[in-house]
Amino acid sequence: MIFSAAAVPLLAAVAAAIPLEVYTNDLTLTNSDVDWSIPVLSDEAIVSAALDTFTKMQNSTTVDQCTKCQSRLVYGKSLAMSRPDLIPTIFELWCNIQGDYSAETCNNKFHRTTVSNSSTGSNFADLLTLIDPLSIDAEYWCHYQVKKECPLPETPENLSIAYLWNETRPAKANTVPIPGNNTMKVLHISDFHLELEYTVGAEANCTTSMCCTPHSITPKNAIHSNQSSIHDLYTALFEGSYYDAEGNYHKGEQISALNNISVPATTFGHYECDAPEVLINSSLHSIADFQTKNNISFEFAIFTGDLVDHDETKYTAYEKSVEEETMIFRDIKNSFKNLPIYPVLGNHDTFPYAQLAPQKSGFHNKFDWNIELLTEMWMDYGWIDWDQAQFAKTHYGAYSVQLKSGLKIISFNSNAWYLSNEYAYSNNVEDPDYFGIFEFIVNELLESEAADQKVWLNFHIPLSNTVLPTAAKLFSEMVARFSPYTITGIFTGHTHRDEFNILYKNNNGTVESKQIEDVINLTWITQAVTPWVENNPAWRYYEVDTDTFQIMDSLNYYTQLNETFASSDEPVWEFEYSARDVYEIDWPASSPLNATYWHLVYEKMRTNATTLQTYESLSKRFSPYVKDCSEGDVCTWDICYVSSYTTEEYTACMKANPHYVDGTS
Ligand SMILES: *[C@@H]1O[C@H](CO)[C@@H](O)[C@H](O)[C@H]1NC(C)=O
Ligand SMILES: *[C@@H]1O[C@H](CO)[C@@H](O)[C@H](O)[C@H]1NC(C)=O
Ligand SMILES: *[C@@H]1O[C@H](CO)[C@@H](O)[C@H](O)[C@H]1NC(C)=O
Ligand SMILES: *[C@@H]1O[C@H](CO)[C@@H](O)[C@H](O)[C@H]1NC(C)=O
Ligand SMILES: *[C@@H]1O[C@H](CO)[C@@H](O)[C@H](O)[C@H]1NC(C)=O
Ligand SMILES: *[C@@H]1O[C@H](CO)[C@@H](O)[C@H](O)[C@H]1NC(C)=O
Ligand SMILES: *[C@@H]1O[C@H](CO)[C@@H](O)[C@H](O)[C@H]1NC(C)=O
Ligand SMILES: *[C@@H]1O[C@H](CO)[C@@H](O)[C@H](O)[C@H]1NC(C)=O
Ligand SMILES: *[C@@H]1O[C@H](CO)[C@@H](O)[C@H](O)[C@H]1NC(C)=O
Ligand SMILES: *[C@@H]1O[C@H](CO)[C@@H](O)[C@H](O)[C@H]1NC(C)=O
Ligand SMILES: *[C@@H]1O[C@H](CO)[C@@H](O)[C@H](O)[C@H]1NC(C)=O
Ligand SMILES: CC(=O)N[C@H]1CO[C@H](CO)[C@@H](O)[C@@H]1O
Repeated sequence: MIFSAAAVPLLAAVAAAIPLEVYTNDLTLTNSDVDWSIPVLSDEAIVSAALDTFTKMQNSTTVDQCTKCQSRLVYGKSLAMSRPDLIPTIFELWCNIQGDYSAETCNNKFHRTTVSNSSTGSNFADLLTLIDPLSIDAEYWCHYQVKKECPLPETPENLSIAYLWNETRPAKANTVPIPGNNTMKVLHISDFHLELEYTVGAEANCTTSMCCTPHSITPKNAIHSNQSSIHDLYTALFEGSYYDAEGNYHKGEQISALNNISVPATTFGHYECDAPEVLINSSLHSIADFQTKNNISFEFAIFTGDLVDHDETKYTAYEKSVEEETMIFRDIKNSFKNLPIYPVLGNHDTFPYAQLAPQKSGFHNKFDWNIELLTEMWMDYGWIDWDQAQFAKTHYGAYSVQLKSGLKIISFNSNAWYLSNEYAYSNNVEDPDYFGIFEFIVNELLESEAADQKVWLNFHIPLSNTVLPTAAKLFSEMVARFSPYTITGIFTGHTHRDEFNILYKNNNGTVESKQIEDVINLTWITQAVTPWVENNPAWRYYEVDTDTFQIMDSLNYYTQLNETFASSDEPVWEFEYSARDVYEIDWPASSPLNATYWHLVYEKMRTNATTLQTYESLSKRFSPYVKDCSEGDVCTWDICYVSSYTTEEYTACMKANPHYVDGTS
């Protein structure tokens, strides 16, 4: 990494001035009376000198906010090299002084990581040692991590990972695969988000972000004056309900609803809460029962990540994270027995939240324990073999599996590029494959292309608008290179909504740039089991062509969670929809539901209000919180979302359609 201070003279001057100022403020020392092994300034003096300098910088009227943010990084970097331990304190205090965020958010972002608080200040200190504070990487950080202090940089035109393939694209790479006549069934599950602190009877409509726990105490609503009318609506208060190892449901003791609760958390979960274990097991058993009842079996399952709850940072302890991660895999194994599962890790499947350091950075050992724990579990359960587990340990949980059917599955950890991962900002332009993940995927793809194999890519966070725009660009470059011949499926979760993203050639956001002949490929984004936030729990399976591994149909199942609130029965899981039927598109039965099909769905969403409403209803699985799309433009952002692949494309689409209302945040 080049520390190109000369590029910006003003900043260089600031940087040069600071250490001098710190060390000359209150010291007049001669060489002879200094013991150089002892720090010359107290920690307090260093902290206060830093804050003083930040205040002076902030008071400057001659530089813009972006320069101020970068100057703080310059200062922070010089200090982080020798005293990384002071960085969290300084930046948390500064965050509070600056006042753009609540004290709690400042704590989450900048407080030192402890075993009890999943705050990321220690990871930020690591980042400072890695980042070039005068680079575009720092501009990304100042845009996404501190209230857009820098404008979003334009993704460099020449940013590319084409050097990873380098050779001319073989003619066969343009061949569109034609499905055969046989299909197999593959299960897709995602986003369980177990809440170990889920408490029957706790407040389910609270003012904090996560309800149904002993600490979510303040109701959003005034307490209803007639408590018994509320209690009548929520009678399913069976504490200690569970499924045994054979999958039989045991209903717990009914408790009476507490007073001072506006909506009590019921047995199987609530819309503002992550999943109690009994809901997760209900979903898993519904899948096992579905196979038995219909006398079918899934070939295998893909699980696209997220095990740990969304509770506030101060309640997301290390131990709770580990327990939630391991409990869910145990429950999956117990329900599915010998069904092979190919899992990936999500942004919640790490500690502290969303952090993952590149192997090259020297900080990766902070995360080894997690990757080792989970990949060894996958190996013990027989999902991946010893070699794959060894590979996964040095590749953030990534592995590739060659199935007997001929399909290759490549699973990788897209948290590397997530906007909340401090380390994502360390070198994303200078060394575009800083994590080494693209190299792994591309090598696998090249090998498969040469051997005429089809490949599925599985990961958690769609590589679109919640990752760094640079990663989205590189990913779309790679997908275009290996479509349509080699990549025949891209599967993710993360958003908890049932969605999709289409990749077009030269998409500038306008309708004209999204023509049917410009379609390249598509990412499937699947539903979640957790009801958080305001969704019904759901899962799906695909009918997959056994020759080309293209998706012929997606069959979706869900449970209407509110039906369990006053019931003493288990949730009822029912058929939700078939992706081939629900949109009433004229599409030959022999053609796969490829990106061209989804382009026609997009066209219909754009031109037919009924179809837009159908999409919105499915995205939340008919929960009581589905938006009424006829009320203004509340659903129009969906049209941009499905027809964009990168951050720029989504932004350009919203700009090209000024009356659309952004619903992503
Ligand atoms: C910064 O500006 C504030 C408000 O104008 C002032 O009170 C403070 O003394 C200034 N601080 C420094 C270090 O210049
Ligand atoms: C991309 O362009 C920038 C600015 O024009 C240049 O500094 C950089 O070296 C280029 N990078 C590559 C990999 O060509
Ligand atoms: C890639 O292509 C460039 C020329 O475009 C060549 O100089 C380089 O040696 C090639 N690298 C590999 C690994 O083939
Ligand atoms: C599928 O079945 C049709 C009609 O039975 C036949 O013409 C076609 O060759 C079959 N395709 C494959 C790939 O087997
Ligand atoms: C939760 O509180 C909000 C705000 O007061 C209210 O609009 C909503 O109806 C409540 N939800 C339930 C399920 O009672
Ligand atoms: C309170 O609600 C209960 C149950 O819904 C109802 O039977 C009772 O009449 C209500 N009491 C008042 C005072 O409204
Ligand atoms: C955890 O964070 C909360 C604020 O969000 C803070 O009050 C508490 O002191 C922190 N605990 C530790 C051990 O850092
Ligand atoms: C976007 O692309 C379309 C079709 O390629 C072209 O007609 C149009 O002029 C472009 N618009 C802008 C704003 O670049
Ligand atoms: C909109 O789509 C629905 C469902 O496919 C269809 O019944 C209806 O005729 C369409 N409306 C228009 C105006 O095309
Ligand atoms: C999708 O399938 C249809 C029909 O088989 C084909 O014409 C089209 O080219 C395919 N689209 C893509 C993007 O491969
Ligand atoms: C559950 O929600 C759905 C969707 O809003 C609604 O149709 C249904 O009546 C609700 N059921 C109960 C028991 O409230
Ligand atoms: C996920 C997805 O749509 N993949 C498609 C990529 O492109 C090829 C060719 O169109 C399709 O076969 C895949 O289905």
